[in-house]
Amino acid sequence: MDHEADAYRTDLMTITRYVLNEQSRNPEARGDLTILLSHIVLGCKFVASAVNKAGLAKLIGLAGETNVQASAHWHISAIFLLCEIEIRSSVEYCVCFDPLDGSSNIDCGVSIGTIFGIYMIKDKENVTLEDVLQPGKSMVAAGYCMYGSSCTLVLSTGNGVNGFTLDPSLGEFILTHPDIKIPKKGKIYSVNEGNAKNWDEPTAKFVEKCKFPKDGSSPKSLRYIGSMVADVHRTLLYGGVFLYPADKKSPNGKLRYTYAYSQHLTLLMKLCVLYEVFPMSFLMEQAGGQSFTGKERALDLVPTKIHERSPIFLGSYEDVEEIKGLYAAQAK
Ligand code: AFP
Repeated sequence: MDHEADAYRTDLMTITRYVLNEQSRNPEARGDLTILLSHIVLGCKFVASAVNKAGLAKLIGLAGETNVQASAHWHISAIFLLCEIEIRSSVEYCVCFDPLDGSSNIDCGVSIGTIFGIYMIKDKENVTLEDVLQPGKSMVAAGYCMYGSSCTLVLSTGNGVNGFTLDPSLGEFILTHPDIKIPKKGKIYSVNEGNAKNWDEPTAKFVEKCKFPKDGSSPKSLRYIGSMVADVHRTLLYGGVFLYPADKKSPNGKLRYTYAYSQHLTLLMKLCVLYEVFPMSFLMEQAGGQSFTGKERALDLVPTKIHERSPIFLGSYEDVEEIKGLYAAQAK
């Protein structure tokens, strides 16, 4: 690679350019989604900067995890308030997000992330909680930003999945992972095995098959970070399956697909703070994978209340197909 030439490249596909290109493919679009996405991108840049600074401060004993979380929440809330004010008269979307998922990992420097999903509002003159209690398949866009050794934003506006890496010298997200497609089958499974004694039979059988395959194939490797953005990012790029199944202790699993929303943003934009299953399932399907709850396609779930949880199995098409087969056999 010619690094010097690379440093002076001017034909870069920034995330703004990409989103504008997507907008131009739809002649009806008025630019609201583009504006909204640009605010989310700005929010992610703020969080990336807060996380980096807090990490550094922590080393010298100045900051605690709560400061990082508060800072991230504050920055992203501020951006969304700004967004609301700017586009109040025309906004047609609501955004739901988990500003800092995996935050219990900050202390040890593990990757954490922001997850978001975007819905259209049914009646912009009368926004209600119903606007966020829509099935995942109604989302128009979803993504996550991972704050790790690099800062990567993965986005789908319903036309495939693309990954952008923050170039700190430009302060811009640059397209580095165009048209991400998850491998049809993977060599990795990702689960908190500490919960194994409480798993249901299909989950236990699947993990057993990963370790002791009977068809002559090699066992799968286990990788589990405990930070959903990082685990899903690896799954998306390398293939395999990420699971947070139901168990006897948590019959609905741990991960959430609906969200709390902040009371002070009552007008047109709901600030949703807990959000995991739907955006990741949307991205998986857009990348050619699948997402399953143990009973149904995850994006078909219809939330009835905030903070709802669901078991989740997502990843490579064939691996999830195998899990579906095990649940179907159990149901007979
Ligand atoms: P925190 O935000 O409390 O760290 O939770 C992270 C998370 O919601 C998700 O990112 C992980 O996949 C999952 O929890 C890990 O849960 P376990 O620690 O039970 O494995």
